[in-house]
Amino acid sequence: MSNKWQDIPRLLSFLRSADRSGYVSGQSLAAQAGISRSAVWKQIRKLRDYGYGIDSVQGLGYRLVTETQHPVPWELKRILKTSYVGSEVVYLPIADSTQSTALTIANKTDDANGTVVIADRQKSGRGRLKRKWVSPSGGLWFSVLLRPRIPTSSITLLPFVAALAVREGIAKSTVLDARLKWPNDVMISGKKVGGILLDVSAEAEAVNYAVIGIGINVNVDMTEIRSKIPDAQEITSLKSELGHEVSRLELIRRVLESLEHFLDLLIRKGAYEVITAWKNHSDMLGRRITILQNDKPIHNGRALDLGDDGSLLVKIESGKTIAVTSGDVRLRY
Ligand code: BT5
Repeated sequence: MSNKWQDIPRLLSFLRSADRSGYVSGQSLAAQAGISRSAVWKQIRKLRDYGYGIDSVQGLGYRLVTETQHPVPWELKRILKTSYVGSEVVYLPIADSTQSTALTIANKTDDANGTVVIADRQKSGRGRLKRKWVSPSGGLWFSVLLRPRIPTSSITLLPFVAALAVREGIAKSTVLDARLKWPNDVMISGKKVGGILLDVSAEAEAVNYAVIGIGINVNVDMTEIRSKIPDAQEITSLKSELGHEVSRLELIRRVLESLEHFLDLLIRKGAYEVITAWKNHSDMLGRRITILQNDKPIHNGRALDLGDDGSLLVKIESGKTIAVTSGDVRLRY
């Protein structure tokens, strides 16, 4: 998207500085913004599209009635309390995939540590192994570009860091206590509510960049998602679990703040702390599972523990314990 939205915070500040009536006339807005009255009208329409409630009364003008709950960058930057995650925010009403956009940025510059790319919806959202990630409007779909000062061997822990951040973000914005499922799923009542994707560029010694993609079904229409992934395991949204909508703006703020916190934990304290935190919020250890690789079941067994690199230690049916480093897990009952 072009940077045209840069005008929006200005227009909002004029609306917010209304007198006690709450109304600002179109004429006054046009004069303050230095644009025509029809341009004002177009901008107001845009604001409504971005989720603001704006009243208009002939003879009085426009009044800001409700603030937005959409994850728009000018609001996110106002409330976000982080030192580098979200220092730059790119917002796209529609993207192919925020992951691809963030990767393009990563390959174009040497910095941009913490840049976040958010899309209202994605046309070609992706999961791991070229799987599709259905991303209609109403969800949170974003990617975070990081240049973390961690050894290359710690890369495998980044999805765990991200899953912890999503869980904590949900816990801080709602009453829901999400659980984590190896390797990258965020679950509520046994159903997948969010997923994580990691793309990295690294050398033997150091990480050039990591792009963490996060998808959370916030207020999405689940019937629409289910119709597009008939083979899907059980899935849910925060709205379905709660019976009401959740502010995507508040949620992404919390997730990004937690992401910075857990990244710091990894950088300062190392793998053990991250793995311990992850285990505290997972209920799959001790459970009977099936391990799948490339969507095919390869072993049945019991999930025992997590290794320091994030691998899943599984006692398989032969009695042997193996460390699984990639794949998916299905819980058995
Ligand atoms: C994931 O993959 O769970 C990673 C999802 C990452 C999505 C984010 S959104 C922002 C960023 N930009 C992108 O393009 N991607 C990232 P995986 O574990 O492979 O799960 C994929 C599987 O989940 C699919 O094969 C479907 O069965 C299922 N699925 C697809 N859309 C879903 C949805 N919205 N909610 C729950 N499950 C879904």
